[in-house]
Amino acid sequence: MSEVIYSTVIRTEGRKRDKMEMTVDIYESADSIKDHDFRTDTNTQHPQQQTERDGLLTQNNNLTKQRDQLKKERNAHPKNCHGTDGWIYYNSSFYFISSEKKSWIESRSYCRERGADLIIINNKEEQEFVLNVTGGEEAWIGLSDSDEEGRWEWVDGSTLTYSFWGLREPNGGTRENCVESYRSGWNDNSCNKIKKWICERNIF
Ligand SMILES: [Ca+2]
Ligand SMILES: [Ca+2]
Ligand SMILES: [Ca+2]
Repeated sequence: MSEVIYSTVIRTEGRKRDKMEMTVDIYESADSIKDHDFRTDTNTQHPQQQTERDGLLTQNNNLTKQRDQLKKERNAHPKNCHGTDGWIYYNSSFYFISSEKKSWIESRSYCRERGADLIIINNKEEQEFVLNVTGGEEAWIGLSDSDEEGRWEWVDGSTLTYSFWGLREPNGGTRENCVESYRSGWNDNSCNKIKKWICERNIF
């Protein structure tokens, strides 16, 4: 009986000691954590973390540079990119719809002096866009047969694939070599007539 009690006491004592040792361990760990300077940690003990941090810093610097460059570019072209003087953006191009009127040649010069050219209408959507922005009013587009009668050519030298001629157009023969857009589609007209015009600048 006394042996049983004795061994129970020893076991209890042993558990107490274990507990105390664990407690001391915990306090010691806490102290070592408390005294540890984490600010130096990344510099001295975790080279991988330092590399990652340096990588992020470099990335951040690069992004800042890119942002500044974009800001600079945006400020360099306010005249051509923003709505203040009538340039509007649609589907990868900037367009200018004039309020003045000029001959076809002079209209084209106006566009070219601004890094653009008279509009090339590539598809039905662009034709509808033109009708929308002009409200169907007459405006020169970048199509003519001045070089060779009957061979319609866009200002970039490409030949006509999609066309939106109005009823009974083109009908002017050698007297009418320049094309305007109007309510019902396109019309060949005399290049010297003065009309509004549309410039296009493709951004790609
Ligand atoms: Ca176009
Ligand atoms: Ca003609
Ligand atoms: Ca005509």
